[in-house]
Amino acid sequence: MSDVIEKPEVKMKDLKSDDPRWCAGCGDYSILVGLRKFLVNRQLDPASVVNISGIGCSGRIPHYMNTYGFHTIHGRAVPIAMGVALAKPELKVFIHSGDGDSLSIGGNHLMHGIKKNFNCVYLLFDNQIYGLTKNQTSPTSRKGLKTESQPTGSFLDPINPVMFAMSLGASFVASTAEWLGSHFLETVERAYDHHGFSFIHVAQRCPKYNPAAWNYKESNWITFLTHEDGVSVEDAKAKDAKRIEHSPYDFQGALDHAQHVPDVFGVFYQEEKPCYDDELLAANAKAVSLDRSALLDPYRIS
Ligand SMILES: Cc1ncc(C[n+]2csc(CCOP(=O)(O)OP(=O)(O)O)c2C)c(N)n1
Ligand code: SF4
Ligand SMILES: [Mg+2]
Repeated sequence: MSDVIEKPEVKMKDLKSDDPRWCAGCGDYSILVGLRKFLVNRQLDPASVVNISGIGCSGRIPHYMNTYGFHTIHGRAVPIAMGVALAKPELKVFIHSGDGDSLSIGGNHLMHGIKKNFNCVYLLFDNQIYGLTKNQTSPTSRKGLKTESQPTGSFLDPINPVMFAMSLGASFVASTAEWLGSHFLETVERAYDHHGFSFIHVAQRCPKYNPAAWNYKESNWITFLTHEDGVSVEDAKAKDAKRIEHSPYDFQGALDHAQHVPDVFGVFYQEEKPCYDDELLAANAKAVSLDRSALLDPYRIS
């Protein structure tokens, strides 16, 4: 008899936890299913994954994924995730954050998370509205959108999340849409395989408060960036979209395409860079081997 213990197969049903409470037709359901599919495709042990979120409808993902999880506080998913990456480097860290959570209250943390390039996959759920708090203008709301907080219409230009990430030197930047299942899944695959902070902008439907944000029934407004190291475009829902060949290693080209977000999906940019968690853990390990007391004083670790 063999004493090798077979690893049990990871199935979709193993990843289910509580029943989701989102509105009917919410794009967060597609993201949840896409993430479960990813774990199944890769046969990732649920105990090797941690889903961390801020506050918002998007923040509920950790409740519904049967992995480790932490539904934290508004805008603070990044520092908590970085703590996890440092304390438990064996875990695969996923961060889930809305457009408000990421770019209003959490903007400062996101900025430094990107700069530190710590190992994680970051999903920005962009429904261009504050959903959970019932219809306030967000940093990505389009000009003219009427909301509870700006009933006569938003009068400012929205933040472009891809330009934001690119300007901070993000080492992986992509954009996708949750209603394009295979494109979303492949984008998560590319992001997961990247070493460092992988930033994914996800166009997400909010039928309750911002139904006109994304014209998901048509694709003639979309341009896909294609490349053999990028993401393929097979979805029948994308049949009328434009395709442009773009190398994810071309920074200037990425910036040019990024200006047309939110109408462009694909991998914009990718490069290898030092990661804060790798460097700090290596420095700590070195310090411990020299002098255990060095660990108590972070200023002595260089
Ligand atoms: C410190 C703090 N300020 C404000 C709030 C109220 N609040 C909760 S979620 C949210 C915005 C949610 O919008 P977004 O991040 O876009 O997430 P969505 O619900 O659209 O997924 C706000 C302002 C809070 N919970 N905590
Ligand atoms: S308010 Fe919008 S984002 Fe929130 S659950 Fe409902 S449809 Fe989804
Ligand atoms: Mg939102």
